[in-house]
This record gives sequence, structure tokens and C-alpha cells, in this order.
Amino acid sequence: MKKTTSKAKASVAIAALPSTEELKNSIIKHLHGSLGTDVNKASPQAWWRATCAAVNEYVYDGLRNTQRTHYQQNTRAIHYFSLEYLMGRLFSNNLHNIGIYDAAKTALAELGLNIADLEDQEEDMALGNGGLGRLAACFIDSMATLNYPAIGYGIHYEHGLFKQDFSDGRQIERPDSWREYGNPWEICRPESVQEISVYGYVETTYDLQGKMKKVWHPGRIIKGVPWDIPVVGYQGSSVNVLRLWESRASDFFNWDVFNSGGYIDAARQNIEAETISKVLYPNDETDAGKELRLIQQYFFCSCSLKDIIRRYKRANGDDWSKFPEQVAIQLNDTHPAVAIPELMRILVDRAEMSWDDAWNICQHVFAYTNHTLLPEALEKWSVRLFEKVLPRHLEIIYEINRRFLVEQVDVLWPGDNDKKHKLSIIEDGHEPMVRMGHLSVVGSFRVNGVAQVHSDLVKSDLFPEMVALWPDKFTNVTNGVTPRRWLKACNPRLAKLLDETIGDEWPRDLKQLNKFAAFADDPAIQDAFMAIKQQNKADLATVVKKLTNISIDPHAIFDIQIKRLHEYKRQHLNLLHILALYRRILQNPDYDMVPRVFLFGAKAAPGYKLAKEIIYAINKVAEKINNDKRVKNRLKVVFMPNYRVTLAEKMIPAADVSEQISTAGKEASGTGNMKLALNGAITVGTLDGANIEIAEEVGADNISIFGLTVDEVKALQAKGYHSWDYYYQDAEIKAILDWLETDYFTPGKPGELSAIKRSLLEGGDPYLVLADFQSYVKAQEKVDGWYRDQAGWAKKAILNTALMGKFTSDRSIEDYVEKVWKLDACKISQQ
Ligand code: KOT
Repeated sequence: MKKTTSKAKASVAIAALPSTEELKNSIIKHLHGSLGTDVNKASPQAWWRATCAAVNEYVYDGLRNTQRTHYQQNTRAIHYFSLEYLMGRLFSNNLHNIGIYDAAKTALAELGLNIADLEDQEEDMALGNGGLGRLAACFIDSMATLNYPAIGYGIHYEHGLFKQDFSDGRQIERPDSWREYGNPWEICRPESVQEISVYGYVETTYDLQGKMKKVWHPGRIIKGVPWDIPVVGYQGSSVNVLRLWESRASDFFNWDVFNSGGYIDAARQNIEAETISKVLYPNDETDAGKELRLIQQYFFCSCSLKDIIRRYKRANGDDWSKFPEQVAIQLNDTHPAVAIPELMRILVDRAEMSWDDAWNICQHVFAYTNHTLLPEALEKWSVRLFEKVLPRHLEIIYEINRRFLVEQVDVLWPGDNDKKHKLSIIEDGHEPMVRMGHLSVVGSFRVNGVAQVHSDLVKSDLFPEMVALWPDKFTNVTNGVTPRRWLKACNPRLAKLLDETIGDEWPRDLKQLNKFAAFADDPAIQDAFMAIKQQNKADLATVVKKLTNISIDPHAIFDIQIKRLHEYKRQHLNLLHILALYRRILQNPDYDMVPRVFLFGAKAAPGYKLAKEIIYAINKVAEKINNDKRVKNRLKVVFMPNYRVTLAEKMIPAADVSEQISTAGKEASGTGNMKLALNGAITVGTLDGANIEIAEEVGADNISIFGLTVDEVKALQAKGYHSWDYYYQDAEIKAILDWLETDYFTPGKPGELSAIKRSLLEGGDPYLVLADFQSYVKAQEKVDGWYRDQAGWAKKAILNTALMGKFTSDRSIEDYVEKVWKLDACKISQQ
């Protein structure tokens, strides 16, 4: 029997790791004692739950050690506020991070079970939309791994991001019920329930000394119940917590209504209170006017702040002076920005602190990360709605704004009303709005973008005057991804090759991958690398067959675009290229190209019409191409249904080509670009977001860059961009767009795919698809040429993996620590 190490390591939260035999016994013990079933009749679901319970024994051990150490050392901690956490599955991630994946695999095998079957019992925890939510998940993994005292705060949505089906090629949304039968990783903490208020009115009162005091009489009280999800650092470093709030009706409040005879009213208010954490909003739509969304934001911010303050007071009593030393709060975009006026309210109204002292605390506590420059995504709330939901907070925002305009703006630009209009937190107009970005900048001590070019644009285009006021406030932290999930766990074959060639330190020190570059010309390593890619592609082909019934050849180039569907991400540019290839094949039956499989994965926001039309068009074109014998398998097109973290983990290790083709200046960073390159895919990309930094790292020979740069995009738009010119001057573009209007892809229904053409011509092509088209085609031809030389390709792919060390989320977190949080790591002691 192979025995895993049970040696206790210093600064590791989890004391002793189990042997295979111990794990087996523990699983059976839980099968009997926690699940009430027996080895002879247990379902895969029961086996999975029993294994989770066995694993949790070690997780909880680490959790207790971590929490006790943090408490004893009264450490400064970072509190990550995010409306989204896109966690995916936790089973294999926890096993890998604890360091017992192999032991568990063997234990299960000896019990007659396949670990992969158990993994498939778990629903994805999809409490996020895309990049922003997945980044939060990578960050909490890294914070635990690096031993930083950190807690993630968010909402315990009952329903995560919708599930996607296709019906005749069109997206259908279905509800996601990830915890319908409970979730073994979460712990309810009724002892830490909080109550928060909304609605009502503000009364102005005066005390005996004539001092004015504002009293908020809330209209509704809501209970927040915390659910803790332990976050296991790699090799069991620290076990931190993700604390998610579930809304419930307040017992206290509803009892009153009940007593006054309002039984139905009480029941209705219960339902309304519980609605708050019911469902995640799918983004890319404007949330303006959505009262529930504002309440969600306030609900989790208020619960979290109260939780932080409770913990602070337990250690420091009523002395607020150490608060900014102990507490840092990172705002994941502006969604949690209402935490700023909420902390002011608590300090001024509740703790009776002076405005100046309270503001001084706020400005040393909050930091804000911007994730987008798209104007429609910059959050604004109507003053009217704000006043209805949070009347006292609106007053506080007015006062923050008044002081900001008088004490900052008017001092730097005396009498300049244009500047005041531009910088005011309140936007004028017939419907005045609260600008959450402005509020976040004014209330934070640091503001960062998520890739260098994006951070530069945040300064130059979004907040130039704020930079003039506070030049040192703005900084960059380039995103990263956790190599534990996005290489070690999802690509075990490549992980093993790396362990064997460069040692096994890379998962916690990704710069070690550099050593792999020395093997880029080594034929044996090239062969091994390509064989692994081939096996991963064969595995994916099996998944594709199962999900779509489409057969794909693992020897073709696997060309992958996976990300939310949005015009700026330009899935339709990819589609136009596919149509160009198809057309060339039909015109020239011997058209010479390396066979290619184009794989897509993307969800469209339910209200985003054009995004849904693009999905439909890709599916219809796929149907035609995949069934056209004349193509002779040179082209296949697959739209994978229900793209999510778990599907990403299967697609990324199998990718040869990574599509990162956003209009320059629009994709803040991207993180899929990092995951794909890390797994040896060659990027076809624009000079946008983190693609620029990826190109710097891997070198121009190992990436296929195309398209307009940020400056060229600006120049073209300044001079006036006319997409019709490209249509009339480029016969290929014209033919393809006209083709979409026929009934070729939708027999008997001409015009079904015309939405794309319309947006590119009548709609003015806002994302410059036609301007970049020919350059994109050339970048793809370059890739086709590269692939014909397999040794040359292997070298490029190896160098992509080897040179991605910068893009670990551990580095991002170290950057935050140095530039923003000023935090010390905390060695965890065992009891
Ligand atoms: C959505 C709504 C409002 C504001 C921001 C967003 C947003 C931005 N959601 N996801 N993002 C992405 O965040 C990632 C992590 O920083 C970036 O890599 C990506 O470029 C953003 O689009």
C-alpha cells in the first residue's frame, strides 16, 4: 500500500495528510455515518458526498488553525468585495491543493470507483458571469496559497449564471440550481447573522446642544445569513474563507407585521426579502433602474462591513484609530461602491464620529479595481431610485460630493464649472444619476486597471482630471490565473511532463517554467509535448461527440474562442473568417489548408439581441459546413453548449490556437488568453489588454498579432470610419456578407442571418470588424503555415508554456500587496 506523507510541515495549516488506507476508511465511515447508506447500494452522488466529507476533515483542520492564528496575531487583513465568484467545481481543486489527489484517486480505485465519475457529480458553482468573477476566484486561491489573511465577501445566490441550451441553433436559458440538494463545501454560520435596513426616510433632529443629527427610519429590515466556503491554499498553506450572504426575512420585523394582522403582507415581505439573493444578474445589460440589483449590492456590502466591524471590535474594542491599519477593502469594480457611503454612515451616524475623521478612515480603507472602459458598463444609478432605497446614503453621497467639489476641484480649477460638471459624482440631466466610478475614485486610496494598456487608458481617457488631482492614486496590476487549477489540475499530462523536466516547484513559483524554454528545441520533449496535446485533443473530441454529436479529427488544428459573447470580443470576426475559408474551398476544391476545427464556447446575456443572433449564425453556418462533403473535413465548426468553468478545463488543454481578437482598447485584460497560452496554445490576437504583455513575454515569433492598435483605432474613429468602404472595396467581404442574407445557411428562410450584416454596415460596425478583417485573415494564414512544420510548432507551443510565468495570479496578488494592500503574510501555526 502506497502511503502518502503524513509529515507535519511548518507554516502549513493542515497538520497531517492521510494515507490511502486512512482515506478509504474515512470515506466509508462517512458513507455510513453521514450519508446513512452502504457500499453495496451507494449512488455515485453518495460516494462523492462521502468523499467530500472525508476531505473536509482536513479542510476544517486547516480552517481552525488559520482562523486561530489570525485571531491570535491580530493581523491586518484584506477583504475582497465582489458581487461575483465564478468558482467552478471544488472537488479536484481541493484535493490537489491539500496534496491528496493521488491518494484519493487510489483510495477510490480500490473501492471500485473512478475519480472522474465522482468529479462529474458536482455542479459548477457559477456565481459569476465571466472574467471578473473568475478573477476573484483565482485571487482567493492565490491569497490562501501565499498565506495572506484574506476574506472574500459576496452573495450566496440561489441560482447562479443560467444554463445554456440550443434549440434549432438559438440560445435557450434555463435556471441553474447548483445547490438544489445541498453543497458539501459550505458551512452555514447562524451565529454571525447580520441585519440590514432599506427604504424608509431620514429625520433631521437636534440634540440639547443644538447639534444636528440625522436619523434614518428604515422601511424594511432584512437578515443576512453567512455561508462560509473554505478556500484551501496550495499545499495546505492557509485555509481562508469565502463568506457569502443569503437574504432572509427578518424575524423581528415580520413579527410586528404579523401581530398587526398583516399575515399576507408579512408573507409577501418574506418573499421579497428572500428574493434579494435569489439570482445572479447576467451582465452586459444595463442594470440601471433595476431596484433589486441596487439592493443586492447594498445588502452584501452592509452585511460584510458589519461583519468586519464586529471582528475588529472583538480585538480592538471601541477604539477606531487602528481600523485603517487592520482593514483593507478591495472593491471588485464599482458594484460594491455603496460600501463607501455605508461605512461613512456607520461611522458618522452610529459611532458619532466627526465627518473628517470618518472620511479619513474611509480613504485609507478602500481601493478600487476598474475592469472595463465600455461606456455602457460604467455604473450609474438614478438619484430617484437611490433616494427611495437608501435615502440616508444619498445624503451622504451629496455631502461627499459637495466637499470634493469645494475642497479639491475648485482648489485646482477655481471657478471652472465645466470641470465641476465633469467630475461631479452626481451627473446632471433630466434624470440625475449617481456615478459609481467617480464615487469609487474619490473614496479610495488606490485605483487600478487590470493590464498595463488598460490602466494607461483608465488614466488618459476615463479619469484624466482625477489623475491631475491625485497622480499617485492610480496604478496597474496586471491580471493572472491560478496555475493550480489552470495547469496542474486541468492538464495532468502536461503537469507531469513539467514535473519530470523542471521539477515540481512551478505550481507555486510559476517563473520556474522559464527552465522549460531550454527544452524547446529538444526533439524528445517536442514529441512528448505534442503527444500530450494530441491525447488532450482526443479527450476533447470525445466530449464534443457526446455533447453535440459532431465528430472532429484530433489531427486538425483545434482553434478555440471561449469567452462571453459580446460584439467587442468579435466572435463574428471569427465567423467571417470561417466563411471566407468555406467560400475559398467551394471556389477551389483543392484549396490547400491544414484541416481546422473551430470551437466556440460563449453565453450571451439573455437581453442582448445581437449577441444571440451571432450564436444563431455560428450554429447555422456550422450545420451547413459540417455536413458539406465538398469540404472534405478541412473545416469543422462546433459551438459547445453551456460553456462554463468545467468545460473550459476540458477545452483549454486541447487548444492549438487561442482566439483573442477584441478591438484594441476594449478588452481590459482578458484571462482566457493567459490560460490558453499557459497550456501551449498559440495566440491569434490584437494588441489589446494583456495580449500586449503576453506578446512581450513569448516574443513576436510565438504569437500571431494582427489588426489596428489602440492609437490606430482612435485615429480611424477620429477621422471617420466608414464600414461601407470595406464592403465595396473588398470583394471577399462583400461576398461573405451578401451570402449571410441568402437562404444558403437557413434553407427556405432568407434573411435569417442578416442581423450581422446590418450591424456591420447600417450599424456602422462600431467594433471595426471589417477594418481588421484582412489583417486577421493573414494572421490566420501565418498560423496555418506554422503548423505545417510540426517541430517548429512544437517549439512555439513549448515556449508559450515556458514564458507564461508572469501570468500567475500569485504575482498579481504580490503586486496588490506591494502597491495597494501593504499586507504581511502570516505563518499558520498548528495546535
Ligand atoms: C461587467 C460589468 C460592469 C463592469 C465590469 C464588467 C466586467 C469586466 N465583467 N468582466 N469583466 C472582465 O474582467 C476581467 C478581469 O479583470 C478582464 O480580464 C476582462 O477584460 C473584463 O472584460
